[in-house]
Order: sequence, then structure tokens, then C-alpha cells
Amino acid sequence: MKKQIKFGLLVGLSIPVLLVSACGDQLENTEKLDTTDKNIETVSAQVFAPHEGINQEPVPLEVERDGTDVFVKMTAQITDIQLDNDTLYKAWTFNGEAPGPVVVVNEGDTIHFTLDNMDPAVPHSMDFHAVHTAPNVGFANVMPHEEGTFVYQANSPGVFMYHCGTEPVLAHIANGMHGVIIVKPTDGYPTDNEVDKEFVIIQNEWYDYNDMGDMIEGEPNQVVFSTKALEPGQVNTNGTVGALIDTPLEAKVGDKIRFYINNIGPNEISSFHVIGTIMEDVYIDGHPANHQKGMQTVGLPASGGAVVEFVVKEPGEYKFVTHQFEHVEKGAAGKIIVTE
Ligand SMILES: [Cu+2]
Repeated sequence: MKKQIKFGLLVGLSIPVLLVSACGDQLENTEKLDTTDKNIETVSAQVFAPHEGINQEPVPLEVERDGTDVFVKMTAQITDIQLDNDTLYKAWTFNGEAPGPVVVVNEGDTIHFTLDNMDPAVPHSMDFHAVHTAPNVGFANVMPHEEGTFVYQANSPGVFMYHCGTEPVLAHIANGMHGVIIVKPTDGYPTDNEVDKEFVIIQNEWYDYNDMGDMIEGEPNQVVFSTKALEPGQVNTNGTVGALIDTPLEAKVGDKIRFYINNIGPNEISSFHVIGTIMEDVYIDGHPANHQKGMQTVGLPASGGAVVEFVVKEPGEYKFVTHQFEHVEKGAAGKIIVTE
């Protein structure tokens, strides 16, 4: 059986929902859906009842700086994302994107973070891998329709994952609540003056809709790459199949390209590889001290990040993939068009 949610067919059908308790600490698959006589191919879970009919318009990320104090405001919200031709996913998101918008701060900044939880029913939270905090305090739940503000120091440079840390964490991440925060090093990277173009590239995977059983026992349905705009006008995509094939990145012959990469997971590792070049300079987790040279493939554990830099020496189309090619067949590929 194909694992594929036909979302359009499901809305309005009287079928069981995957219930999330009000305190968000337990998922319970109350009944199994009978798929024997329907056009629906397979579904073992359904949209959480309070989310039915909700598709919240993406809310732009808010970032304001006052010296080294950075005020970041994000939303937790329920927004539909078309993962591929057949799959519309009512994602649990930050700001209506999955992955959420990239957050960029400087080493030494104080982050004043506010989460506006627009979800009508489920608590959410923020776990920034870039900070030191007592998780039960700094990453505490924000209740539906409420706002929570938290203050952190960003004292370690790098390319870090962020995600909702509300239990069960797997469901919140796999349903879309994840993204990347970059903490720029005070003294930069030793190769800063060689770099011509910068992009953020994120890998994540998707499972059967809101289905903890599939998230735990199953294989991902889609493994995808996305990019997030570092500046206005840059391409910004969700993690959908073909996002960076349909909207390729662009560069010129001789450019040194820097990718800030992160593998969200939640479950799979990434073997990040750019076809037709070698990553001359790599900074594991984006820390300038973790400088590696001449890498063909960069291993990224779930949540792991890196800064990778390579030169494109001839015109053409350069694909980047995870070298676990079963995942390429599920969508994990992007493309750079290099012209004279
Ligand atoms: Cu959440």
C-alpha cells in the first residue's frame, strides 16, 4: 500500500482523529481508519479536530535590533503546505513555513524571543540549539492564544537547529515545527573574503499525517531540501519535493558558494554532497574552530549543521543531494545553475 494522505478527500469524512491531550504530553490514536472501500489509499491518522478547517496565513518573522539586543517574534500556527502533487499537509509551523524562517543573530547578542501561539488547541514552545538555558524554563510551553517571552545569550557561533520542544517532540518536529538559527561569529570565518554567494539549505523529512506510529516505525514519505532567504529578494521555500529543482539557485562561473546547511531530521541523517565539486572549506556545526578541508560529503546527524564552501568552475547544472540515494528518490535534491 502506498503511504499517502489524500487530504482533500479526508476533510469532512467522519473518521477518527489523532487526539492530542490539552497539555500536549500524549498522542493517542483512538481508532484505526477503515480504508477497505474508499479511494483513500492509506491513512492511520487524521487532522486533529480543532485544526479542521484552519489554514492560517503565514505571518512574517519580526526581528528588531537595538545594539546587541535582538527582539525576535515568531508564531506557532497551523498552515497548509503542498508537499508534492498528491499531498497537502496541514502543517504545525513557525510563521506558516516549514522549515520556519531563518533567524540570524551575532555572537554576543542577547535574544529577546517572543512566541505567539496562534494554535487554538495545542501548546507549543521553542528550543533554540544555539543557547544555554534551563529547558523547563527557557523552552517552556506557551498555551494556545497566549504569548511567551524568553531571554537568551547567543554566545556560541554556528548553524543551529531550532524546533518546538513540546511533548511529544517527535510529533511537533515531524509535523513541521523546525528551522535554523545562525549565530554569526564575531571574528567571522577565515574564508569570509573568498565567498561570493551565500544560501541556507535545510533537509527535513515528512511522514504520514500526524501519525506517531509512522513517525516511530515507518520510513519517510518525502525527504526534502529547502532554502531560506538571508536577505529580501532571495529565494525562500518550504521543504517540499522539487522545491530547489523547480526554483534552482543561481551562480556564476568561478563563484565560491557558501551554504549554511542543517539536517532537521527528525529521524534520518544526511550525507550532504554537491555533485561536480569538492567542499574545500567546511566548518562543522558552523563553528570557525571546526575547520575541515577538501570534503566530498559532509555527515549531518539529526539537528546537525555546517558551513560548507565550494567553487563552481564550469558552467552547467550542479545538483546537491544527500548521498543516501533512497532519499533522493523521495525528493532530497536541489540544483544550482551556473552561468558565464
Ligand atoms: Cu509544537
